[in-house]
Amino acid sequence: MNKKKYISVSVMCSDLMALGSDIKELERLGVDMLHVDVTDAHFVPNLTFGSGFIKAMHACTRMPLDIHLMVEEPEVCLQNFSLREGDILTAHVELDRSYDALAAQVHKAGCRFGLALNPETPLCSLERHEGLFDVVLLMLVHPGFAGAKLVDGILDKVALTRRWLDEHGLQDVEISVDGSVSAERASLMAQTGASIFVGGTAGIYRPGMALEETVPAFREAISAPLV
Ligand code: S6P
Ligand code: MG
Repeated sequence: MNKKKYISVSVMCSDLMALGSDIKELERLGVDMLHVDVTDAHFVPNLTFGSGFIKAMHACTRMPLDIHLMVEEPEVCLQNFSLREGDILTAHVELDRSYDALAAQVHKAGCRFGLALNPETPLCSLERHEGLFDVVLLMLVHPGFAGAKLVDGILDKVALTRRWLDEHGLQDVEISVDGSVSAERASLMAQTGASIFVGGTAGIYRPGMALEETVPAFREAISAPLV
C-alpha cells in the first residue's frame, strides 16, 4: 500500500506558448513526469497532441512521459510514436480489443503499459487484460477536456480498485488518478491507494498561482504520512 507517490503534470493545462520554459521550471521543482493527453476527436470530442508533439517533448526533457491515449486506434498511434524507456503508455479499456500485442510492444521499449477506465466503467473490464498492465488510470471526470467537473462519488473507486487489484494478486500495479485532482483530493486518494497523481487546472495550473507555489503544496499533500 505504501507506494512511492508521483506527480504527473498535464501539459494540456499549460500555456502552450510557454511550454518549453514551463518544463524547465517543472523539472527544477522536482515533478516526476509529464502527462500528455493524445486525442482523436472520436473517442473524445477533442483534438490535442500527436506524434510530432511527443517527439518534441522527448527532445525537450529527460522527464518520463505519461502518455494517455484517448483514441479509438491506439495501435495506429504507436506506429508513429517513438517511446523512450521509462515512459508510460495508457490506452482505454472501453475499446473492445485484445491488448496483447500493444502491451508487448510497450514493454519491449522499456516502458509501462496502463489501462484507463472512464468513470462509469466497471473494474471487471480489466479481467480480460490481466497480466498485461502495470498501471490502472482512473478517470475522475468525463474524458476529453481540462477543467471538467469531478463525477459524484468517484473518489470511492480508488479504494475499490486497490482492493480489486490486491485480491487479483496485482499488488505491484499502480493506480493513477486523472481529472480534477486538487491537492486536497490527492491527499485523500494517496491514503486510499493512488500513487500517480495527474495535476491539471485543479492542482498545478491554478489561476493566479505560480508553479513554485502549487507544485510543493501538491507534493506535500501526496506525501503526508498515513493517518
Ligand atoms: C482529461 C484529460 C486529463 C486532463 C486533466 C486536467 O480528459 O485526460 O488528463 O488534462 O485532467 O486536469 P484538471 O485538473 O483540469 O481536470
Ligand atoms: Mg489524461
